Amino acid sequence: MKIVKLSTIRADVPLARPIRTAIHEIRSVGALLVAIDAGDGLVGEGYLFAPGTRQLGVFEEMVLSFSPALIGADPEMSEALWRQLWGGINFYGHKGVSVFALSAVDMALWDLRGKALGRPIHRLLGGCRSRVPTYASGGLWLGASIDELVAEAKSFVKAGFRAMKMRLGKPRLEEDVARVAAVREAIGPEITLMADANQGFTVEHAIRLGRRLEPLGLAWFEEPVPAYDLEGSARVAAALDTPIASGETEYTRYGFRDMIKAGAADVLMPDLGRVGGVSEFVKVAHMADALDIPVSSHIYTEQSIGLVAALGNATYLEHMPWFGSLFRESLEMRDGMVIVPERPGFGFTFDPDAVERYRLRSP
Ligand code: SMN
Ligand code: MG
Repeated sequence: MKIVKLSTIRADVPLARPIRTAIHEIRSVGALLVAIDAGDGLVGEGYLFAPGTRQLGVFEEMVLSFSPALIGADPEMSEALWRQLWGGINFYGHKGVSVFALSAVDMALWDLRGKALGRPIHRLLGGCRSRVPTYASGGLWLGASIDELVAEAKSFVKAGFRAMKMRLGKPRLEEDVARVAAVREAIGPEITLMADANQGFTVEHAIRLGRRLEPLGLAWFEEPVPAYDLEGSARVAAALDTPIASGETEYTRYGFRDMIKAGAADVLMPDLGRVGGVSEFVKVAHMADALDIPVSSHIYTEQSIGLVAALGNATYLEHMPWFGSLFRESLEMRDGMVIVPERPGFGFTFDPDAVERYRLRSP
């Protein structure tokens, strides 16, 4: 098998309603779609998420710059290709845009391998479960009023979710406490609740707020402080009983190694599009497993199912509905769990009509 083509499409996927976190204001979600073609109809697909479309061209140029290394190469030698591309991006940096681009290529190579062999990702890796616990993440945003939070939390339970995540980051600490209390009250003690501060707090504020939230039984308190502040995150983690989750802003096994060394988080959340693809997600999860640290996926819902299904220490799949309409296949959920598809590769393929609809036409 040989790679014959690498192609990209910039897309803009509309959101039903704009969303707000401590650091994001998102009206539509950008995606750079990446396809690696091995001929005979075999195509591996990956994509990169961006909170908007303005910088998609930056992702795109970096991905396409890998063409000379990829065209003509054996796609099943994905570890060799990862290392070759890693060497090639040294000058541009082993974090940031270059690692995003590497991630997208690695995703597409794993999808391609699964399709070539007719096996889903979790079986390529060695399966652990055929259903994965998931939590609703596409709601409970910072812009919602308490009444809206309560209604939305109840609607998630009604839709079958057994876990959900809300956002933190109001200027007044009391307001965040009241919002979490209202959601906990609305869903009762049996439903799992997580909260995400999107790096919005100082260490002192995070500890004070975290202490007030302890009785409300959060499964985790996510990104309490700026992601670069590993030592600060470690101080929060040491001060609270509630587990600290973090990692969506971190790159590669080296970034996660440093997080672990610092004691920055109790739950690691690699992001498939940022960590370095499937290959690197697996390495991070195995490193964490050696220390009995759980991992949970970050966005990339459809493409992360196979990973959460295969990795013994993976606990939750983040359910973010943003990109569902891009794919031909739909996610299947039962009893609050996502059914792991047995379709080859990721088991989700770009729907050509949706791609046409969302394709960005302007340069
Ligand atoms: C998140 C990530 C990206 C965009 C919006 C919100 C959030 C999450 O941090 O963990 O889902
Ligand atoms: Mg988060």
